Amino acid sequence: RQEIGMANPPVESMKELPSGAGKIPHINAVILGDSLASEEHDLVFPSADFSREALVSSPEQYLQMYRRSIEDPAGFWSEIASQFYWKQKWGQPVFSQNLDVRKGPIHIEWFKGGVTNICYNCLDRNVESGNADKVAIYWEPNEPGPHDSLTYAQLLHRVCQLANYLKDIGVKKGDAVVIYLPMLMELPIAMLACARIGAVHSVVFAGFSAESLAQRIVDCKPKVVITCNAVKRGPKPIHLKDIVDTAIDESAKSGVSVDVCLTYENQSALKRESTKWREGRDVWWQDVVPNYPTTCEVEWVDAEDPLFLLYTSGSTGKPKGVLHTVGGYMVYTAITFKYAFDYKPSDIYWCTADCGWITGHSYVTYGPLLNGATVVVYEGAPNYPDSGRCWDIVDKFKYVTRYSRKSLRVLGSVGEPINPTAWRWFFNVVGDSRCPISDTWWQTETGGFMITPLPGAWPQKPGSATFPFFGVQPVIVDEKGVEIEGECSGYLCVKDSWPGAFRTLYGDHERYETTYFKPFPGYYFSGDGCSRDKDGYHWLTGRVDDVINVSGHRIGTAEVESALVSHPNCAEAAVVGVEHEVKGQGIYAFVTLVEGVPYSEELRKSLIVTVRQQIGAFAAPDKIHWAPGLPKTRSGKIMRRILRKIASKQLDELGDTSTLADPGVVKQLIELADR
Ligand code: 6R9
Repeated sequence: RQEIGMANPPVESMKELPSGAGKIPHINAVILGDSLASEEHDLVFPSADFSREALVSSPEQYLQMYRRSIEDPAGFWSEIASQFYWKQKWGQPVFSQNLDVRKGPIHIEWFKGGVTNICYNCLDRNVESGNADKVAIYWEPNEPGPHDSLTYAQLLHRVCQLANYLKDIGVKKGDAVVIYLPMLMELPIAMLACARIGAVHSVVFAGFSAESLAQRIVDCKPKVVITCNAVKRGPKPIHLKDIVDTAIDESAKSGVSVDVCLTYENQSALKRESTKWREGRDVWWQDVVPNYPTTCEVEWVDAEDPLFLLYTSGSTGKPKGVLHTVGGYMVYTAITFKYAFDYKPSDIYWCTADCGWITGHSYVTYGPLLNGATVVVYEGAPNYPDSGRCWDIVDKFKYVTRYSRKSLRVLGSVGEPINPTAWRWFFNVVGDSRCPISDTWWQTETGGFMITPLPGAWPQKPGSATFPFFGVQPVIVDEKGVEIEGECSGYLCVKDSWPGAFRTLYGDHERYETTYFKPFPGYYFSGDGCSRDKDGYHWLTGRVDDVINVSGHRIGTAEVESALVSHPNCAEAAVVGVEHEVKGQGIYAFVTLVEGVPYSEELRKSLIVTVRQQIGAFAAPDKIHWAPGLPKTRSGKIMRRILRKIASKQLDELGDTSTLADPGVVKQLIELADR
C-alpha cells in the first residue's frame, strides 16, 4: 500500500468514479486502499519505479480510459485507429453490431469502408518512420549457436519477394493459402506476404497430423500450401513435407486439389536430396522466391475483408474456422500488445507461443510488428538441450551472463488458469520478485487480450487475470443468463462487441450463432466460468464443462487443482467430475508428484487434507489417481475429455488420442487406476 501511494496520486473524490458503466465498482476499493482483503489474497504491488514509467500508471488513469472506451466506443477506437495508415478513412458508423439472436442474425463490423493493409502497417509504415534499420526479428535456431536477424527493411524485402511470387502463380485477393511451417522466420514472412496481397492465410500448427491438416485443407480449399521439408525440435528431425504429401493426397479424395506446394529447404534438418518430391506440384522456396523483386504493391482492402482463418477445436465435432478481418484485428492486437506489456520501443520482446496458435498470430507477428517492436522467434523446444534454454535465450539477446534474467521487465501468461503456486514461482524465481505478470485471459475467438493486468496500474493477486481491457465489458451470468453483479461466480460472457472479435465461423455462420450467442441471448458466451471477488478482480475457473457440482456446491476444477499443487510434493494436478450416488458429482484428481517422491497412503491423505484446508471439506477429492504424466495436446492443454473417461472407467470410449503430445501416458494412467 505504501508503494501504490507513492506511485499514484491520491484520488480526488469517490464520486468521480464510475458506478454504472463498465460495472467495475469494486475497483474503488483498490484505489482507496481501504478494504482489500489481503488476508484472503496477498496483493502484489508494482514497484514505484515501474509504475512511474508505465503507460498506465494508476488505477485512476485506467478507469478514466476504461470509462471513455465504454461510454464513447466510436470516439475511443477511432482515436486509436487513427495511429495507423488508412488509404481511405472508415465511414459512419464506426461500428455496427447485433449480438442478440432474438433481434436477427449476429453481425459485427468495425471501421467498415476504411481501406488499409495490415502488412503495410507492420512493415512499410515502420520503415518509413525511421525504423528501417531496427531489428524486427531475431531468430534463434533449435541448436544453440549463431542466430539470425532481419531488420524492418530486410523483412519488408523478403515479404515482398514472396508476395510477388504468390501473385505470379495466381493467388488473388480473397484466396486461401495454407501455411504449415514451424517457427522459422519464413512463417511470419508467409503470413505477412498473404496479408500484403489480400490473401487469407490459414496457419496450421506444424505439430498437427496429416489427417488434421487434410481436414483444414478440405475446409478452406487453398491453391497453395507453404511448408518446409523438415524441422528439428530437440534432437530429432520431423519430416513435415511427408506429412503434407499425405494430407494433400487425402484432400484429393474429397475433391480438393492443391496446385502448388512451396517448400522451404530447412537445411539444418534435412537436405533437399533426401526430400520426397512431386514434380509439377512441388517448388523449392529458395529456387524461386529470391528471384522476385523486393518491392511489391500493396493490395488495399476493406477493414472488413478477411485476414485469416484459424481452426480451433470445439467441444465436439470438426474444428471451427475462426475468421478474423483486417481492420478491427489490426487495431485491437496492436493496442492490447502495447498496454498489457507496457511496451517500450527499446524492449526486446519474446513470446514463446508458436504462430500455429492465436497467441503466435496476435502476439508474435501482428501486435508487436504493428508497434515496431523487436521480436524473438525461436525454432526449438523450451527444454532443449536442457531446461535452462529459455533463460539462455533471454540473456543472449541482452548479452548478459548466463541465466541472470536481469533484462526481464514484464512476464506474461496465457492459455489456462495459472494457479497461485505457479504464479508465485514465476514471479519470485523467474522474475526475481521484480517483474509484474500479465496473466491475459482471451481466446482464439476474441483476437486479443480481454481481461488482463496493465502491469503498472494496480496491485495484482496471484492467479487473477484482474480487470477488463479497454472497450471490453465482461459480464457474469447465472444459468438463466441473468447478469449477476458484485461478488459472484457464473458464466463469463461479454456484452457488446470489441474490434478484435471474430466475425464468423468460416462457412458456418449458423454454428457461430449457436455456439457463442444462443446459450445466453444478448451476449457473447466464452465457454468459461469466472468469479469476481469483492474488489472486482476476475478469477477464471476454467471451461464450464470443467465445473463440478458436488452436493450443490459448484467447484471449479482449477480451484481444486490449485489447492493440490500448493502441496510441496505435488507437481501437477488435473481434476474431473465423476458421477457420484450421493453427491451428484464426485471429485476425481489426477496427481503428478514432484520427481523422486514415492506414492504413499500417507501422501494421499495429506493431499486431501490440503484441499479440505484450502477450499473446504466439500471440495475434498474422492479419489487421487497417481499420474506419472497427464494427457496433453501439443499446445500443452490437458485433455480432460480423456481423463473423464478414465475416471469413469469408460475405457472403450477414450476417443481420438492421436492429437496427444504423448499418447503413451494414457496406457500408464489406466495401469495405475487402482494403486
Ligand atoms: C489465448 C488462448 C482459450 C481458452 C479460454 C480459457 C483458457 C486462456 C487464460 C485461460 C485462464 C487465462 N484461457 N487464457 N484461462 N486464464 N489467462 O489460449 O486461446 O487456445 O482459443 O484457448 O483458454 O479456457 O476459453 P485458445
